[in-house]
Amino acid sequence: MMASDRPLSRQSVANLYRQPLLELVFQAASVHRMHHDPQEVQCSTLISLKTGGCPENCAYCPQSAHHEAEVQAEGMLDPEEVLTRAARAKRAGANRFCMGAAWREVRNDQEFETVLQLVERVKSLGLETCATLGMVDDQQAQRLASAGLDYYNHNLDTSPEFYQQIIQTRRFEDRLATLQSVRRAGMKVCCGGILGMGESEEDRIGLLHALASQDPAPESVPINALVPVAGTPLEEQPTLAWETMVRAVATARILMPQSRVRLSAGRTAMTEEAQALCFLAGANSVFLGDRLLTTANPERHQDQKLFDKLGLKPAACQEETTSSVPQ
Ligand code: SAM
Ligand code: DTB
Ligand code: SF4
Repeated sequence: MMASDRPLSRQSVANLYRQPLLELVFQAASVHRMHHDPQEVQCSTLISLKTGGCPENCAYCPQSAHHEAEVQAEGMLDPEEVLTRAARAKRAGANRFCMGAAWREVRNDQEFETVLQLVERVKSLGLETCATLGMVDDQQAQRLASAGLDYYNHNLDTSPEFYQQIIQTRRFEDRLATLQSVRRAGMKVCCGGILGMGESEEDRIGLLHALASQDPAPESVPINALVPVAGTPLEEQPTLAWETMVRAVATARILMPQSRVRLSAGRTAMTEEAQALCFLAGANSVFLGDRLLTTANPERHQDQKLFDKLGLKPAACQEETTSSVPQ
């Protein structure tokens, strides 16, 4: 299978995915080395600008107002606090700062204006900027791009067939429409999914097929393992098998050779060995910092130890365009 074979058939994705595991890892590691510095890991830090109370009913998400997770709905964070956290993230080794909001879609209101200002200010610290705010239209995407937003995160989450089992308040096609607006506005796309929600192998293949069929492919591909949160419909899901994560990362690497493949949510439940295999198989991005949006992520010093053992180093930052870095 050549990465340039278009349109990509689902069967070719299945053939890759179903190879003997070590064949798949070897192939993915070889592709990885042709396109990337295998020692470099891009590090993003997340912040939740607006937490909880979301009108969507995504079964995995503790921030949905439809579920009983112990997440309190909060108003927008103070912009100065966000700036302080961005500067701290940079000092800890992140080169991208990703701002999330538990919104179904962006509205043209004061909160959106605040986000636009934040994008500008975070960028001036010399960090790449990313936001994940739910659905956007062409105009909103344009405004984010003009403010200096480098990446917009909008995940497909699972296969088109399984989507309705997980989310009933929007359609898979709605996601594709937002992704198109993001592209048209000239931003880079961050688009991935979640494994371990009770989907079948065929669904995982379907997700990878849908991700890699985008043209151009997303520049950033977060592969999340479900973090099962009490009070959500998926709270009882068993921990994802490590080899499933490795298989998905490796397949994503081969299908999207130029992209950053991010080992995303769920790392606290993975052993160092499993993470090491994912890095070998082409994962070259992580979330850095002890929190994702509302759940835990490995501590910074734990990740440093892992990076040291594996000979990995965080990707460097750009230069600051302002000297007023908050401490
Ligand atoms: N509301 C926006 C949206 O849905 O696009 C942005 C925020 S939403 C929390 C961003 C992504 O987080 C989701 O698309 C999903 O992939 C991931 N996510 C949410 N809860 C998760 C969980 N419990 N485990 C793993 N990933 C999760
Ligand atoms: C992505 O794919 N994973 C991140 C980010 N994009 C926004 C979010 C993970 C959230 C995990 C659950 C939580 O912390 O609330
Ligand atoms: Fe809302 Fe996003 Fe959570 Fe879905 S994933 S409930 S849209 S915050």
